[in-house]
Amino acid sequence: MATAVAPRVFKNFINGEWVESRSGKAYENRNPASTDELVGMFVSSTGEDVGAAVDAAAEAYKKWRLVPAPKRAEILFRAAELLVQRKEAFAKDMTREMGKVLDETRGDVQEAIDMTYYMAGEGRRLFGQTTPSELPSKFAMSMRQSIGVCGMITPWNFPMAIPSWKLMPALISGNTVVLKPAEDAPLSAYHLVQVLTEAGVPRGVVNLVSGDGPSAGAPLVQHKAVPVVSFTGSSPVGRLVAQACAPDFKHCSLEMGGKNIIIVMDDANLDLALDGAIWGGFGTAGQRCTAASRIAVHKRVYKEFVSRFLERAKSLKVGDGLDPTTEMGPLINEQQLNTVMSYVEIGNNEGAKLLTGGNRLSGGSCAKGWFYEPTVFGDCSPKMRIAQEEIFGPVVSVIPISSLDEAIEVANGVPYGLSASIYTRDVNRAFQATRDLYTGIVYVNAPTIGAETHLPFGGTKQTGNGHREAAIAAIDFFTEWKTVYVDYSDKLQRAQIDNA
Ligand code: UN1
Repeated sequence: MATAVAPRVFKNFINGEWVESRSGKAYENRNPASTDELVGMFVSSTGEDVGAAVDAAAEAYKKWRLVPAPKRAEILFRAAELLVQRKEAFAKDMTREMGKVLDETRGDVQEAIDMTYYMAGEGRRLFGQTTPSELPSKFAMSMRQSIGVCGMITPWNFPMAIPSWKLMPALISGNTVVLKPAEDAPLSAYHLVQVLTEAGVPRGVVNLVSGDGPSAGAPLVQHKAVPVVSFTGSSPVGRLVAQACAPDFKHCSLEMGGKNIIIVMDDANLDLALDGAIWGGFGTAGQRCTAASRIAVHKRVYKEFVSRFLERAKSLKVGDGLDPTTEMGPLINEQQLNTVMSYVEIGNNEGAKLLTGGNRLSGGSCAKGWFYEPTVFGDCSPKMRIAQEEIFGPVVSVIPISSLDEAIEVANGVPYGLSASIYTRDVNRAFQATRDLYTGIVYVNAPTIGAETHLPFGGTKQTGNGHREAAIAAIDFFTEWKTVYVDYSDKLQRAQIDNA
């Protein structure tokens, strides 16, 4: 496609330098709200590029692991300060490259700021345990140790926040990194890496390779010198990542899909629940792993809730996220639009009631992008595909329920387990739901989105593989425990035997 301005080509960042890809090829990153706007050209990396980045990270690791953690923390702290200064510019670029509205892209940069400050603080903690030994004159403690080169593959929907969730804990723990950001939104990752570099991260400690999954992601995951892999994306790709990690027993953290639910009980504050359902269902055009794509509503309030929900959904202003009056941006690309359209057809065919939406928006300000109407299906049964599978678009399935027990059964009856929410004014119901919802995150009187960086993030079942991001949980993933015993008795002491 012809462009008005000469496209800027973003290169790989390897061993402290911006370098071409060995492929000599580049691909376009276009604005999903206006596809004739070229955001930039990004190089298409190959296994050779990845190999060079891993070599640089492995070399840099020798020194970086020995830098005292409080010193590493100072660099992260400076990076956080730079992010604060550039927040507005980074948010605008992010909206241009992946479409979500400015308020949300500001939030995304803020999440990276929060994570960076938080992990900088960890530099003076990284606590282990000291504990009495069972034997006299013997000292026992555990301490964390860094692991090595971490390979990271990150998605386009939180293109700065999620790379920061992985980079900051890995770096503060003394690891080095090769990051492969999503093909659809690499610019935000570039900004993050640039900031880290300006803040003083030494050469080779953070490397970035752009490109697609098969050509750049797969060689990173398979590389023998990469003992740690952290991936956020779809469950099918996550399965491939896990399989690639298995032969070498790599540490592998997977953050994948969701089919999150908001439960609205008959005693809920309906105004509050409506606000939550709109934000949870249509924020980021439903393209969040935490999106509320199911709403289970008690039969006693079903009619009122649904009619008010439709009114709100219909009035959402869809358009370019850079326009401050826009409430919902586009889908990321044509493929995602096709996926959403095919799920709407599936919903219609399986007998769900299409209450609003169901069409691509292509008139007026939506003419040049991948826009879709906020869409609501009513009277869904919990086993319908639209109520079971992750759609990743502005499509909400409303399911009538008649008790809390039934709501919890519906909530837990999907293959995913990221986030769940309940609206009720009854403290007993709130705590019962908190206990029985089998998800990684539960909200009471708040929607399914809104995770904070100092608490563990992740989910059960096909959402994850038992690890958590953010908080201390992330440090647990990016370090290995080392248990240290120091015997100062000057004689052989046999544990479990001499103290029997
Ligand atoms: C994601 O959807 O991939 O809680 C991450 C939230 C955000 C993070 C979402 N803080 O929705």
